[in-house]
Amino acid sequence: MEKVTVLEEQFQARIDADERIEPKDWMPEKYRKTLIRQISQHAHSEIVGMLPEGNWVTRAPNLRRKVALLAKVQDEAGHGLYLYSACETLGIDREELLDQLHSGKAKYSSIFNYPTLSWADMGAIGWLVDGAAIMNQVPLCRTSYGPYARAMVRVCKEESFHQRQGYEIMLTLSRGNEAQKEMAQDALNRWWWPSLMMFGPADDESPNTAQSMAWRIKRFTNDELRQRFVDATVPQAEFLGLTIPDPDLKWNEETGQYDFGAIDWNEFWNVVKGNGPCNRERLRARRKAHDEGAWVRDAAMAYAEKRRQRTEAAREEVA
Ligand code: FAQ
Repeated sequence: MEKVTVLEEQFQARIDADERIEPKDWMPEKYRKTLIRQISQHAHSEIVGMLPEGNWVTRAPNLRRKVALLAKVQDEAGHGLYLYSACETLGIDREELLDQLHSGKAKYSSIFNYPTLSWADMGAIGWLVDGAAIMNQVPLCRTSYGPYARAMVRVCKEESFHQRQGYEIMLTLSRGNEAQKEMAQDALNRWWWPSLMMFGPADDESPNTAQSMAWRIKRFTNDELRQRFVDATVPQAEFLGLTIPDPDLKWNEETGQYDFGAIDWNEFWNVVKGNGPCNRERLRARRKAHDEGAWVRDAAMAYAEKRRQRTEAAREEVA
């Protein structure tokens, strides 16, 4: 058995007392590595998550929809930036994180490897994907690492706006003509199961959950959050008059929760391993955007260097 050091004991006592851990505090190496893994995967998900919706910005049905969608996609970029910054406080460089993404080494959420085939997908993503993201991220406002917890507060406020804009699109379509209702139902059919998969593998198949719960990096397990999501979302689907594509879905009087059908974990792992419908396309688009943005990064760095030189010269003059 591994020996627990005094430092580790003190660290765990701080976690148990619900104190926040800050960048300069002592922390076990594995805690630091777990956070880098989770926060960077989260950051990558936000950035890659811009792509499926970015696909529809030029085809939004009217100006109001276009403005809202543009704002949402820009918010996701902002979330990525706070999260990369939070991750950098753990002593890793942003370039290294991006290299991991672009080389295909880093994971990002499975959900963003599915295609967006119709305008209704913008509704389904906001409603279901942002809805799942909120369910997962509101508890992360109380995660034990300070910079991550603080980043989550603003992220969650914005995700909540995203969820509403998605639900409103679904509401409009489901109150529309037959073709519009069909579009909404088709989007729900395609996004429901991948949204449940977003929460990660079942608890007994999740290698990281036990330790992350003990360190209060995660405040709820994957299955607990998935169940909460199902319970919150079924009545919303009923209000829309849409059918959740799960014949086994039914209210359980005894547990006070919905029972739902089996998730296709083969599909999930296949997507996570890089073989989903859009994995290759997403990485290609990310790499292209990064290469084409090189001149912006160079210009920003040159400007920062010029300012530094000017400030230094001014200081020398005063001295
Ligand atoms: N996709 O042991 P666990 C968003 C991996 S943001 C891909 O259970 P953990 C906003 C996992 O990394 C969405 N991989 O892992 C938005 C691990 O691999 P590793 C992202 C997955 O970390 C909306 C392995 O499987 N949200 O949507 C997935 O304890 C709309 C074993 O799993 C976050 O990142 C998956 N779905 O729990 C943007 C939230 N699930 O690293 C645009 C923060 C699991 O050992 C449009 N993250 N894996 O090789 C978390 O809460 C956790 O990291 C979990 C996974 C719950 C995702």
